[in-house]
Parts: sequence; C-alpha cells; structure tokens
Amino acid sequence: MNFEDYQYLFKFVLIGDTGVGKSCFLSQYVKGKFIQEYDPTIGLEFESKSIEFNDGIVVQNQLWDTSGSSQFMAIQKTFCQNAAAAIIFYKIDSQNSFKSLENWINILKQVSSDMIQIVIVATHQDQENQRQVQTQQGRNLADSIDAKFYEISNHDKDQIDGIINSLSYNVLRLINSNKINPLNTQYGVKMSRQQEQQYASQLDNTDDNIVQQQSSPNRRSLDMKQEQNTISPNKTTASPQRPEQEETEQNQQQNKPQLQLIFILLPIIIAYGLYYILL
Ligand SMILES: Nc1nc2c(ncn2[C@@H]2O[C@H](COP(=O)(O)OP(=O)(O)OP(=O)(O)O)[C@@H](O)[C@H]2O)c(=O)[nH]1
Ligand SMILES: [Mg+2]
Repeated sequence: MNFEDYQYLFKFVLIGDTGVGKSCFLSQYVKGKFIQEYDPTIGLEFESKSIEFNDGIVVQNQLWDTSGSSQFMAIQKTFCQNAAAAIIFYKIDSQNSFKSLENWINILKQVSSDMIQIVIVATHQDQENQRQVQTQQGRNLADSIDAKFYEISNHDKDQIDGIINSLSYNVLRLINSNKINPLNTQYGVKMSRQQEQQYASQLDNTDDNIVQQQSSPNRRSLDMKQEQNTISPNKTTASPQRPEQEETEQNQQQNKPQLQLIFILLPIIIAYGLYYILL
C-alpha cells in the first residue's frame, strides 16, 4: 500500500497505567501477535493499519502507544491534544489501574478537542480468578463520561479489531455529519491530498447550491420573465395577424350580401338604361 492509499488518517492514542496491556493490544491489532513478555514502552511508539469500509472509503488508523509511566506525562499530554480518539486502559486484576482512570480522564479533559471519542478498555478478562474490578464499575464510569466500554482479553484479536473498527466508523460518521472538520488538524483527522481536493470541490458545489437555493426564487421569476419575453414576441407578431385575418374574413362575410345586391341590381339598371336609350 502506498503512503496515501487512503482517504482519511485518524490519530488514536492509547493511555493508561504501566502494564495494563496497551502495547499488547496494539501488537495484536497490527501484527496479530500477543506479547507474552512485558517490555515497558519508552516514551512513545506508533503503528498504522488501514481498514476499508463497505462504501470503499479507506481509513488509515495511526495508533500512538504511550508509556504509562508518570515520567512521560508531558508526552502523554502532547499526544492526547490532537487525537481523534483515546482508548483508556485498566486491567481487571488491578484496582489501582482502575483508580488511575480518573487522572487519565482529567488529562484528556484538559488537552483534547471536545469531539474526541473516548473508549474505556478493561484488559486481562482471561484472569477472572484475579479480578479486583467488577464489570459494572467499569461500565458505570464509562457511562458517566459518555464513553464506550469493553472488557477484553488481549489474546482475542477479534475483540480488538471490533473496537478499532467501531471507533473509526464513529469518527467517519462525525466527519460525514460535519461535526468534525477534516481540514482542522486539532480533531486528529487528516485527509489524503486527493480526498482534500475532492472535499474542497464538494464544498464549492455546496456553496454553489446554497447560492442557487438562495437565489432560486429570483431565478424563477427571472426565468418566468424570460419565458414571458420569449412567448410575447411570438404572441405579439401572431396576435395582430389573427384579428386582421378575422377582420378581413368578417368584412368579406359582411360584403357578400352587398355584392349579391349589386349583381342583382346591375342588370336591372342596364336594362332600364337601354330602355330609355331605345325610346
Ligand atoms: N493474561 C493477560 N495478559 C495480558 C493481557 N494484556 C497484556 N497482558 C500482559 O501484560 C503485560 C504488560 O503488557 P503491555 O502491553 O506491555 O503493557 P503496557 O500497558 O504497554 O505497559 P507500559 O508500556 O509500561 O505502559 C505483558 O506481559 C502482557 O503479556 C491480557 O489481556 N491478558
Ligand atoms: Mg507499552
């Protein structure tokens, strides 16, 4: 796939305490590989993967995996700033990681755009026997901030794909409903150059339509005027002819009896004339 074989690029950030499974989630999504050994992320890493929707729209998801260590707070904040979506992780076998969600949500509130899509993901679902956080606790917290909630095991790639696909779809929906301006980078969305041109021409067309819609009553009256004008010259040339013809026909009709009378009277007058001449 070439660099710009997509229409949109979405930037997602993965945040949460150390060891909650952010890198593991990312590895499963991009490489289909579960990382068994814990290898803490230093600062920041990122991976990209494209998905194609039914309507042919290709979205490249760029996932930024931040370290959960407070050492890297500045980086975490910076990368939350221009994100289209944030996935906040905790693990069900760690009450502390769940408590930290409040801090992560606060960071997002401070720096992210108001259109950021937030998802809370509880990992280690396969560690049920070590559970410290009840599913309902996670769900309630997600509801309180209007976020989606998932409880998963990072062993299950399908669950991970489902989360990212649904996030991408939601961001795309926000673009299509004009709630996110894809030209404004603060929303964590970027368009390919080709899509940008198409988008600009669509905007131009929309502007034209608005102008046309606004001016359409005038245009209609103009058209009507033009229609009247086009009709009237024909009418005006046609209309005098018709009465003239009618008049001539009427005159002819009216003259007919007079002529008939002349034809009757003329022989009589001639006969009388001859009569007087001969006498
Ligand atoms: N059983 C189980 N283990 C998991 C799961 N997710 C992650 N792990 C393990 O948890 C450990 C830490 O996972 P990471 O993905 O590296 O954690 P992280 O959030 O990236 O941590 P930092 O990079 O330090 O911020 C690894 O040893 C993984 O194998 C899960 O869902 N179930
Ligand atoms: Mg990591």
